[in-house]
Amino acid sequence: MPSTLTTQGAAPRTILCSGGREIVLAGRPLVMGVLNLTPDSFSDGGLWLEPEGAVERALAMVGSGAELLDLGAESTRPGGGIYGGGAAHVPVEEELRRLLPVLECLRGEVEVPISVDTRKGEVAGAALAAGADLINDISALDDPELARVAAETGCPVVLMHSRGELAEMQHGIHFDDLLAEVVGELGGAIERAVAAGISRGQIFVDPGIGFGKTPLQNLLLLRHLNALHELGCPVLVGASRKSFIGHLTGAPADDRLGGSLAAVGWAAAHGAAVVRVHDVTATRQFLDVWEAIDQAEEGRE
Ligand code: HH2
Repeated sequence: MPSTLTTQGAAPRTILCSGGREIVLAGRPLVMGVLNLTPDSFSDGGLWLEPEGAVERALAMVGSGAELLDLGAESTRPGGGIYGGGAAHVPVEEELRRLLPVLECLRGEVEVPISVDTRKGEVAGAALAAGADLINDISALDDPELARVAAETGCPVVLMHSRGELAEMQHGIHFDDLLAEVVGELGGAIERAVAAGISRGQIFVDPGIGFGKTPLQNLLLLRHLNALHELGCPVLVGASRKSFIGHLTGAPADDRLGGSLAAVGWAAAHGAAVVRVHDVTATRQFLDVWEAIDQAEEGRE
């Protein structure tokens, strides 16, 4: 296993957000702190429903070293299989009602880029107008309006791999060749994005850990994360507290820090550019110490 935390597969690069903020990718992965403004997210649902508490939580994450924030106002927990019931559908108005007060307040308080986790073009447009910097779309542009908004504003987008509807995706999972199919389908998503006018240099890709995959397939995607680098886009990994960790260890969602850090370490050593995590303090400490070990040299105190 390589010990360096450099972002493999791509030279250090800077991604410019629509509002002028920059995402600088070099060295260890950036830490993206997750804030779910939902009643039903799988690990922190219902904790941050009040805007004041949510803002406080986001500020605490930035204070602990989050370099990006990811605000989600619709749970995307897949239905079926080991994941239990899927997330409820959330109308645009409700998603915006949860999101905008927190986003607007945070925008005045923090300088780190704010990502919005949404599948809806209308929500993306309103979020960008309210000061969001990038869009994290787990459907990889199912909504053509989202592609249009991203192309028009020039904002970076995260395209995540998944197959089928959320409510169904843990049923009848089948891949003939997991890696080739995930890489191929992400490649197809990149080409659709570029055809819609999104610049190739503004795209992150994500293997979609936990979305329409078995526990073993999640492990294999992490193990072979390097394969995603052939796509030429920085790789974001979201393994934090996910069910494959529970499947391996029996731990409930709020007690999966050790497993989540193992996934962060693996992703870091295999060139991830961003890790999306719930536990920012521990993740920063983990990555900072690993980076210090990696860069330690005789005679340099
Ligand atoms: N995972 C979740 C949500 N959004 N976005 C990306 N790019 N990658 C991921 O792996 C990913 C994601 C699911 O986690 P969480 O937000 O904690 O739960 P929920 O969807 O139930 O709100």
